[in-house]
This record gives sequence, C-alpha cells and structure tokens, in this order.
Amino acid sequence: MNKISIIGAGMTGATAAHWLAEREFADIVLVDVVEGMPQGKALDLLEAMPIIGKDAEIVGSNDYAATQGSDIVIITAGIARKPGMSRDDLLKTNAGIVGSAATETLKYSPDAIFIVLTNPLDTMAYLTMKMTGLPRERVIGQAGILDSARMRAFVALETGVSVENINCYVLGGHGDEMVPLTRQSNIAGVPLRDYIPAEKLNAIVARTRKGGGEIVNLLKTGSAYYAPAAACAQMAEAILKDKNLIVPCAAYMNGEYGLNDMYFGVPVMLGRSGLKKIIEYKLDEDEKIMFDKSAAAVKETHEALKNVVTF
Ligand code: TXD
Repeated sequence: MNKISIIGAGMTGATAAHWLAEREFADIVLVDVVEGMPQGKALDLLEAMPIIGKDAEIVGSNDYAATQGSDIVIITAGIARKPGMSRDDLLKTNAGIVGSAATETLKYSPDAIFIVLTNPLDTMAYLTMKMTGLPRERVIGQAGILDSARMRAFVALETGVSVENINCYVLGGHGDEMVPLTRQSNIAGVPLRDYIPAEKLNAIVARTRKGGGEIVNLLKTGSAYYAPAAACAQMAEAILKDKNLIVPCAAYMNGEYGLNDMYFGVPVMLGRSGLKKIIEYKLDEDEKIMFDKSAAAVKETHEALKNVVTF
C-alpha cells in the first residue's frame, strides 16, 4: 500500500485524509502540533473504514517519525491571519511552520513528492523547494484544480450541463489576480464564449476570482476545505497511479511563460515522478496582460519572503 503523510490535521488536512481513505489510495498519517487531535481524527476515520468497506490504515501523531517512508507528503500546516497581524508577520510564521514541516518530513521520506497547500500558496511552495533543495519535479502546489473546479461548478449551475462535460482552466497565482482562461475553457468542446452570454460569463469569472472569499464570508471562521482537499486527493491519485494527468498546479518556473525562479499556476502533467511536464498555451495579448499582472503579485510575495527567511 502506498503511504501519504499529511502535515497539519486541521480542516483541509483531515478532509484530504477522508477523500484519500474513502478511495483506498494509500495508508495515511496525520501529523499536527496539537496533542491528541491528529490521533483522535485518525482513529475516528479508521473506525469509519469497516462501514465503507475500505482497508486504509490511518494513524495520527505529533511525531514526524510516524511519516517514515511516505510516497507523498501533503503540507497544510499553518495558521490563519489573526486580527492585528500583518501580512509579513503571517508570512514569517507560516514560513517557519512550512519550512520545518518540509525539512522534517524529508528526513524520514527522502523519496517523497511534496504537495503544498498552505497559503500564501505559491510562495509556500517556493519555500518548500528552496528549504528542501528538491528538484521542481517533487514540489507542487495545489491551487489551480480548486480555482478551476469553482469555475466549473458555476458554469454547471448556469447551464445545467454535467460537471463532467465542463472544462475550465484557471491559471496564474492563487489570489485575486488569478487568470481564468475563458478562450480555452469549453463545454464538451464548445467554447464557453459561444455557450454563455458575455455578461453571464464575466460574472462567473468574477465569482471564481473571489471564490475563496465567498466561502470565508459565509463560514465566518475558517476557509474552504472540501474542495481544496478533493483537489489534493486528485493530485495524489495522479501521482500514485502514474496517470500523466494534466491539471493546473503551482509549479516552479524555469523560463516557461517567460517566468523564472518563481512558483506559478500552469497546466502540469502529473505522474509517478511528480511534475513530468509543463504545458505552455499560446496566450493572446489580453491573456498575456493578465498573466503578467498575476505573476507580478506572486513575485511581490516571493520578495517579501526573502526579507523574512534566509535559504
Ligand atoms: O487551495 C489552497 N491552496 C488552499 C489553501 C485552500 C484551503 C486552505 N488553504 C490554506 O491551507 C489555508 O490558508 C491555510 O494556510 C492552510 C490550512 O488550512 P485549514 O483550513 O486546514 O486550516 P486549519 O484547520 O487551521 O489547520 C491548520 C493546522 C492546524 O490543525 C494547526 O494545529 C496545524 O495546522 N499546525 C501545525 N501542524 C504541524 N506542525 C506545525 N508546526 C503546525 N502549526 C500549525
């Protein structure tokens, strides 16, 4: 059985464990700093397995030694911004948490592929790669599957067509400047722009950009976790089954799309070795402008990181 360790057993981490265990993709280890909590959630989930007839082993721990020999490490550990906390303070705190989660797990799982979720996502993925010294193939950030799924869900609501027929591609940084590509998005091969009137499509794009905030506003405390965790599980499946699945993920840019030394959301082929390939779309002028704007926002956070961490 494959083994997946999830660092941070909060809402996203525990829900990712749920999606993964339900599909019997791997044995799972949940690690958190809070004593008893990862053990309790793991035991509860383990006790659900006989009911759904799945044989995944699930354990919780406060000790990284439990992660030994993982095929995949998913990092969701971090704190949310508290009142009065500056963005730089949050960046510094989460960089400390993610940096140690990455280096500690690497000690026990030298061959693992890392999937990063903690926000600010692109920058935490960048930090994980720099701190571990791993090649970009083995450190991938999750954002684009979620952002694209939100757009697909909104298109399905608007048209009544099955989500399975709806293909949307949201690239760029994981923030308000994300880049929903309406030209490439389609319903069963019919361009979205031909299917949905412009003003409705614009509204869908706007709602997608603010998708995370919409849920935060409704929940009042905490942020989305079902869809982010499902996105994580899809990435893990693609890797473990060597599917060569092309999905939008945050990847380290080495000249692709004219970008260098940064993480950015682009279509990535995922397989057993992690990132196998980055697919480059031919962008038109308008798309290029959106890409550059989004890249500038991500770069800014990368630069802020360099002021609070040395690697
Ligand atoms: O698409 C995406 N990338 C995202 C990102 C979608 C959803 C959530 N996204 C981000 O993931 C979110 O902005 C946060 O930065 C993380 C985790 O979100 P979640 O909603 O799961 O937060 P929780 O419930 O607060 O869980 C975080 C857990 C919590 O249990 C802490 O005790 C734990 O992280 N934590 C740690 N675990 C291990 N080690 C250390 N040092 C540690 N510090 C805190």
